[in-house]
Amino acid sequence: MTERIVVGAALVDGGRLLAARRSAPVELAGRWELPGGKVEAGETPEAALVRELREELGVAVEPGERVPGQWPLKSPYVLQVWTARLLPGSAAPEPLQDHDALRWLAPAEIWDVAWLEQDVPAVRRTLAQLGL
Ligand code: 9L3
Ligand code: MG
Repeated sequence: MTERIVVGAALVDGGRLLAARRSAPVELAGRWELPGGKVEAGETPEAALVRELREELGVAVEPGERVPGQWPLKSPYVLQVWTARLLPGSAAPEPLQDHDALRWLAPAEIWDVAWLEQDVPAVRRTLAQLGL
């Protein structure tokens, strides 16, 4: 089956990485992720990232660079990660749908939260990429 891409955002502000705690679906609730979601037909991953962060967190972001690699999710989905920054004048992120908490994690705090298993290697690679 053809792979389908889920984009995750490594949203960084002031040297801190945003982590979002899922509230849905039940099997993922309570675990932390790089926020994002499924790329729709005809959409670029970068456009999906901008759309998902607007829908889920109410923010306006600019995608940066792709973090090399991709990580398997439930077939046929794979997770790809892009760095991102808040655009000047963006609202601050708030958990609007699918999340019930957000944290801006300093480098020393990154592993204090229970990341989704599939996000762990993606977060590790992201930190290397960002030099955090
Ligand atoms: N997923 C895993 N890690 C992530 C994201 C954004 C998504 N960082 C998984 C959870 C769901 C699927 O991908 O099973 C689709 O994500 P969403 O559209 O429910 O956010
Ligand atoms: Mg999502």
